Amino acid sequence: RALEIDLETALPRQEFDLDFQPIMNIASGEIVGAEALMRWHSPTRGTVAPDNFIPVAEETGMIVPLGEWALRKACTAAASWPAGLRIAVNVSAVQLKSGSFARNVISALAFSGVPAGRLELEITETVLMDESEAVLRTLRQLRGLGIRIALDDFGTGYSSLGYLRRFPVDKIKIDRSFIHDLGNRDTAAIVRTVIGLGAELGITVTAEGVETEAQLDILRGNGCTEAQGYLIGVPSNAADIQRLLKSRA
Ligand code: G
Ligand code: G
Ligand code: G
Ligand code: MN
Ligand code: NA
Repeated sequence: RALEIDLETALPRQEFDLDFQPIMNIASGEIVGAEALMRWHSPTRGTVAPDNFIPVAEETGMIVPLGEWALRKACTAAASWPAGLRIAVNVSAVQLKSGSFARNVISALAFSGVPAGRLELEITETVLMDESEAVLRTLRQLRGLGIRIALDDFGTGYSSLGYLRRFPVDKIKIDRSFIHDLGNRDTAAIVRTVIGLGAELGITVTAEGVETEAQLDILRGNGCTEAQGYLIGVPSNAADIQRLLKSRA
């Protein structure tokens, strides 16, 4: 059976879930929030990774209700975290262009009672490649509410620097492929440059995929703001992340 058919019934059948991965402030060592990562527990396919179903959900439009569900679920989880901890939610380009996106975000915040300043929306460069006025307006509106916008997978797309100039962005997330390759001199130079760029622009820089103390040391030495990765914490379910956040925040 086609994946898209199973995907359509998965939401009413409550087959989706969110894991949460902690994000640490490198200078203080404190956990400052967590990123919600979607999981599909299919009765016939087992657990399907988002890379395998998000593109299909985008094609069918299913990402719109699915993304709305994720926003609510993530904000509801964050409502029981220690005050001030941030919740980061991935947002697809299709969602942003749907027209109902800003309304859905505001509704999720109101429903959960989480203040806008605790919500971070992670978008990829593909969102920005379509420079429609509508997308810009939506991003500005959300930012005006106090929501932070993070540019996800930074460095893997096309013409990243131009987007930083044109779009309202609060955070850059350096793609984990760069962190994995930090031992390479050229890669290390690129990462240092991105960290410096963030500092100059007043943008938070988060390193993704941090797996070793050696990587964390290099990032700390270069003034990187935040780290996320298996070293800090693996993605875990809502109950486990709540316990971790309460003990380490
Ligand atoms: O506790 P654990 O061994 O899982 O720690 C993994 C990483 O998390 C450490 O290498 C360090 O970077 C960070 N870390 C360790 N202890 C603390 C702590 O008490 N608070 C916070 N915020 N981070 C910690
Ligand atoms: O958890 P995992 O490493 O498999 O996630 C892979 C990628 O899937 C993430 O980097 C992110 O881009 C995407 N992803 C995860 N959760 C969501 C979600 O709720 N919405 C969207 N649009 N993408 C997600
Ligand atoms: O939003 P994004 O696609 O970047 O989501 C992060 C993805 O990377 C998640 O699917 C998560 O499971 C994965 N991930 C998180 N931490 C690490 C890590 O330290 N190493 C590797 N290889 N993958 C990670
Ligand atoms: Mn992300
Ligand atoms: Na990423």
